[in-house]
Amino acid sequence: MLTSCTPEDVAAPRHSAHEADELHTGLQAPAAWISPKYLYDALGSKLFEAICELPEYYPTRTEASIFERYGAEIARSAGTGATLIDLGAGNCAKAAALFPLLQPAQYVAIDISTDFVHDALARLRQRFPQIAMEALGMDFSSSFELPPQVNAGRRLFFYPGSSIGNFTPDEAQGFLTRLRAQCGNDGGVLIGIDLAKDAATLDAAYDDALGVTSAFNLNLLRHVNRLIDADFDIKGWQHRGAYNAAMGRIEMHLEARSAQTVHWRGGERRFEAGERIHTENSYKYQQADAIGLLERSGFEATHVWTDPQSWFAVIHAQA
Ligand code: AVJ
Repeated sequence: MLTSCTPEDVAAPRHSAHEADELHTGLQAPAAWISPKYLYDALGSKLFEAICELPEYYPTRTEASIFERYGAEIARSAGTGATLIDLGAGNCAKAAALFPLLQPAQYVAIDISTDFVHDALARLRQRFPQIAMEALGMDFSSSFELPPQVNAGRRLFFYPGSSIGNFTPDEAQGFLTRLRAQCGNDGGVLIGIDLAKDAATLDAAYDDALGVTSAFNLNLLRHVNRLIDADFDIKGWQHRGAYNAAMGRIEMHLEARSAQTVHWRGGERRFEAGERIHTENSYKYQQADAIGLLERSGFEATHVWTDPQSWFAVIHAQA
């Protein structure tokens, strides 16, 4: 499902029947879950921006340092003049920082939070009048087809920030295989992937001292309350974010502080004290496994750049 981003979209609920079904299924499951995409309403997107400023949250800063240090090399590998398609563009800042080097002919910013990306593009159009820009509100996680507003030129997908980590490795391979199919025979992807590291660093990044990640996680319940008329009491829940070494992933959960019953349009559920709702996985990869994932998805990993601690990898992979 895909819509062009106009201010009207902000008020109009899109694909709400599917969302309601998905939320209902997850809330009724023996081990309750809510998809991480519901973290990103307008406030959630702002809270994520704040997370990126935290001293504990190393991924954004580390990735930015790689782009800064190797920008020229990255542009040589990825080429200029492409249609740059930003998957999960958010405030578009990461892509915009690369515009002077990548010099895209067109910039297509895709995000689930349409109002957020719309505001960001309005500002960017003034700074870079020579680049054609398009904002698309869509959930590209399950399937996507690019609309006619996307130019026919060579496609460079931009998937930074280790967003790929939200998928299980199998789902990630499915996603990258679909992405590969959208690349033609001359396109590619510039992807940022968080690498495995010590548990203490990971735990701190997902359970910060200020409690911003806690607010980000809890805000998902406010979003769900609005979407399906649920009555989650935010104060009855607690953020949990920690590395699960056996699974190679960070897990975020919301834990009930006391026994309670939650109602929503078409359902209800009792949660015992301490019972959890799983809200996010964030997989951490070994560099070789990240390359293997891209190659199994039909890409050729052309070039890998990392920081001195090997905490994060930026990979250019070609069709
Ligand atoms: C945007 C999915 C890459 O997994 O690090 C940040 C989201 N969750 N803190 C991540 C997130 C908690 C982030 N991604």
